Amino acid sequence: MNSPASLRTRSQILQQRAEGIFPGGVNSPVRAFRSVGSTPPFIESALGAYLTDADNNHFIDYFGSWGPMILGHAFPPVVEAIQRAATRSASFGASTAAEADLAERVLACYPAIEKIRFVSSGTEATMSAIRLARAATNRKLILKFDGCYHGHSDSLLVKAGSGVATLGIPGSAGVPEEIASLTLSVPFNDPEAVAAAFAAHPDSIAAIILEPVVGNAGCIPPAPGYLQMLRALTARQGALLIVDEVMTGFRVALGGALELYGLDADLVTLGKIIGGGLPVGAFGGKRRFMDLLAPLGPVYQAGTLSGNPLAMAAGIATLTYLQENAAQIYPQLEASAQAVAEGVAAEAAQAGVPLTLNRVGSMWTWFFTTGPVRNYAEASRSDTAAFARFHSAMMEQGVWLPPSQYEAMFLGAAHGKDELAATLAAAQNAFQAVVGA
Ligand code: KE4
Repeated sequence: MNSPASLRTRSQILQQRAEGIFPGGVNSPVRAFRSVGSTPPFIESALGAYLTDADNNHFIDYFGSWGPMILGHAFPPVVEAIQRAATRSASFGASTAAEADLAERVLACYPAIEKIRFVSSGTEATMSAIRLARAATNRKLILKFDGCYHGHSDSLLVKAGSGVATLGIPGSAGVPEEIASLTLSVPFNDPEAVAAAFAAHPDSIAAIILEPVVGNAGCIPPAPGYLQMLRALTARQGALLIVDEVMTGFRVALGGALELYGLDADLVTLGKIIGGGLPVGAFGGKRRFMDLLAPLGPVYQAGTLSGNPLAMAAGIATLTYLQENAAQIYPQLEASAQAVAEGVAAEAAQAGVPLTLNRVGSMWTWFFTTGPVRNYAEASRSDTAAFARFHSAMMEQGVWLPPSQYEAMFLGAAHGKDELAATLAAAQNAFQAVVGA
């Protein structure tokens, strides 16, 4: 058992220090544990499936740095690759072979990507992709989906998910109405809503951007045929289809959602896993669009640390291991995620706690509501107070879930039978805390 939240003294001291320096004491809002109402532990180290905090509490990790740590923490080939790269300097600001080495590994898994550019975050990737789409089509409007989150660029902070949904705010202050008005947002999994948006704005929508499996409203899979409908609709309408695989890329399959659903895309954005835990984002797609980018074309995009050699090394080590062991890893992730996700859902049923499980591969969410959960509006019906009680009870038993109902959970290759058994046992107790409140 871990020390109760009230006794996490060193983390509390560190939190107080941090709050004097960082807004909310964090460098990214969801880390603040605001929606689950407790003080976040400060992490000192992590190994495999486990996190260790400043009070020497150990936690089974079910957010994996929000997706990247699919091979587990401090995975030796990744650590060694970063160490080797670091001895040759951390950054050059010039071209290296490593960039093409990583890019070729990405392209080998993504036939839709003919050319690619690395950036340093998913936000940069999606921000650049929509700029490219607007230039390619000479159109201004972007269509996204309620509850989907594509990073924090102005155009995409409209009805966004993740931290925006967690904090219950409609968008963000500081985004001028003139910019927000160029972004349309409709419910996910609603074909009529998308068709109506195009009918209302003929020849004006530059692109649809979507999470192919929503992770930032909690996990919401696409309805059968929905993705293919979007591909056909955008092709007919002369708009680009931008598939944001920052979270799903190399997660739901080696080739991401494009492989899993047999989908083509004009542009794809990536991040998280391709950096192996270091800052890497990427956007890529059809050559005719990508060659519009400077220095070839008129669309400007740049980045001091794009293609950073340490990040490339971590990404190469991660993708190499995934590609060489895909036949074992992805079935293992599927089996482990199914066991723990369905096992906990069964414990909820046993305890009489309303819960809906949505899962695709090793990403899932337990929504504290009766189902179905097919879009953000239905996800929003969740009992976030019950989720918060469950989250805190799991934390005190050494199981660290993402501190928000509106996030996806992940497990990695280091999660074994012991971790799954401990999680189920903790959940049985935690549901008593939910019911007993
Ligand atoms: P970053 O700028 O955070 O690297 O990526 C933005 C982004 C873009 N697209 C998708 C589908 C994403 O999930 C994200 C970022 N995901 C969140 C977690 N749901 C990052 C965690 C955080 O904001 O701290």
